[in-house]
Amino acid sequence: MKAIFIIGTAGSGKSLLTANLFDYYTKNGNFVGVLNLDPGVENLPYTCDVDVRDYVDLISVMKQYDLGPNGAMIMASDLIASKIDELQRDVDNVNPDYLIVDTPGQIELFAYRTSGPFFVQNFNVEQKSAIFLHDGSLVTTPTNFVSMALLASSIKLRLNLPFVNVLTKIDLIEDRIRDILKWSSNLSSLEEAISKQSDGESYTLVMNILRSLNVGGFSQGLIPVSNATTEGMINLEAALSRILNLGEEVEE
Ligand SMILES: Nc1nc2c(ncn2[C@@H]2O[C@H](COP(=O)(O)OP(=O)(O)O)[C@@H](O)[C@H]2O)c(=O)[nH]1
Ligand SMILES: [Mg+2]
Repeated sequence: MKAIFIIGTAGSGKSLLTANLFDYYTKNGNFVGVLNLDPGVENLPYTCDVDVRDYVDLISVMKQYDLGPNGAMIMASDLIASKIDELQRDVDNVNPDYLIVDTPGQIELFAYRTSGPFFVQNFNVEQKSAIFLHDGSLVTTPTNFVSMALLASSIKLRLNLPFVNVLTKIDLIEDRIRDILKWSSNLSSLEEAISKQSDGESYTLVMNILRSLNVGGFSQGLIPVSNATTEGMINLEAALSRILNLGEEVEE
């Protein structure tokens, strides 16, 4: 079993990509399972095989600990780690070739508290990888692009998984897509775009971040995908396959 964790900011398209990946792999003859790790989600665009909501119920957490919705979401995300044995057992019972793991809506609850990294480290499968979703609708300027890349690097530090970087919602950003892909693959064009956009303190900060990030070196490139049209799924599958089927050879 190979696990693919779907990671990204709230609303970046994690759940919809989970549904699309499920369809894509299934149509290609693979046995695919889906694990939902978002305790707060109400409706999912897919049917999940294993669901954290069977073990962590947001409404009960609110009542039991006398919390409001925000506090309950933090508590519920923290409780994911305590249910790892149950989730592992349920997933092992399904035992798919590919397990797609949809993660909590708010990225910081999963990546920056202890529960998410604990789960990722201790969940037992043959291979693990992650897809980081750069929300295309938020990447409006070269500086926004760098700040999103900084976030991706920070999350990678927390989760310590091989990452595939995906740009989502490309159906909504047809006017910007060429620029964004150029920035992601060519450092000097990104530097030039930043110098046109910003000056003074923010210019110095962005350039310093950029030099330490090595944005031009996204290991598999930045893969443009639309969850609405499914454009780009072939390239995404190929990038995942390079990680999952060659294992450590392509891990950084
Ligand atoms: N047009 C378009 N909308 C998208 C795309 N991906 C997600 N969405 C929409 O963005 C919203 C958030 O998506 P969702 O998968 O729930 O994001 P999550 O919070 O990361 O799980 C939903 O209304 C989706 O229909 C995409 O590639 N194109
Ligand atoms: Mg979601």
